[in-house]
Amino acid sequence: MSFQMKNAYARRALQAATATLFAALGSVAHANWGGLNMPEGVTILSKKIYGLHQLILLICVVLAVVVFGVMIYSLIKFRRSKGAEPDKTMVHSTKVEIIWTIVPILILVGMAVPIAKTLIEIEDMGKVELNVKVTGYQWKWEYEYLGQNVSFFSTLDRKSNAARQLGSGIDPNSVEHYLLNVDNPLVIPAGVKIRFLLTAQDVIHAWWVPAFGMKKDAIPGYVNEIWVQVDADKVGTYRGQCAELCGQDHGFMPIVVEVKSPADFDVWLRAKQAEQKVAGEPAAPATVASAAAAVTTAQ
Ligand SMILES: [Cu+2]
Repeated sequence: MSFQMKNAYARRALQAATATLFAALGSVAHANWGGLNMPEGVTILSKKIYGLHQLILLICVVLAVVVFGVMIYSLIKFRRSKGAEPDKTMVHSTKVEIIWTIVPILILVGMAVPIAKTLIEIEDMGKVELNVKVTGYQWKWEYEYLGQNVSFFSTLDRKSNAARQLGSGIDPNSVEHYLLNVDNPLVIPAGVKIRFLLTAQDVIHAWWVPAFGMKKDAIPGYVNEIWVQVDADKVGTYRGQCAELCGQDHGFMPIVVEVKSPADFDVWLRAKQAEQKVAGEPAAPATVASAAAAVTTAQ
């Protein structure tokens, strides 16, 4: 290989490497900080959890900067090649031992106070305005609005279900919200404290909507509870998934929550109540005779 050829190869390799580097830098510039951080969410609790995360991260960063700063400075300043001799006065010094025990304790207690406050709030089910029972099944969800005579199943939407079949020939990219859409979304009002009672019919599932900051197991024979209050101005659609490996179709039982304004929610709830009342009402006996027969059979 001639020198010129080698040179040409080297130049092309350099060009390719430069192009890759610029592409990488470009994507870093495009990724906003929000994409790196945890989502803030749209509920009272999700925002508190996010705030805690930011606070603890800040404390950790400050500690790391101070500790590593002192460490690196000492390593460089007092290196042996500069003739530094180890200082033996601090070995087994009670004063130092006390300081480096007390200071971390104070930091941990300082962190525990806001954390405990938020944890207590997460468990506080007082002043709930609406109760929704959520039951996990292999592989769908059932939502029951307690005391409202409304309940329904929520399963993977038809388009996703058709596309996911082996050899369906349907490009999943052509399906909107592939595997993240359902036939009957859960509908809740914004600005209202709602309690979710989570349970399961068969195996353990977990109900998780990241924007709500809440995820909890749905366990057969056991009722877990969480509460959610979406900000009044955060009307919209939020998506989640089952977050506990629950069998072969675990990946096919998404969660979709439509958050409506309280007025729109009332309209929806009344329509749903009317619809389910009609569907659930036993057919009236056609004649007195058939009514009597029905009574006889019942006895
Ligand atoms: Cu599941």
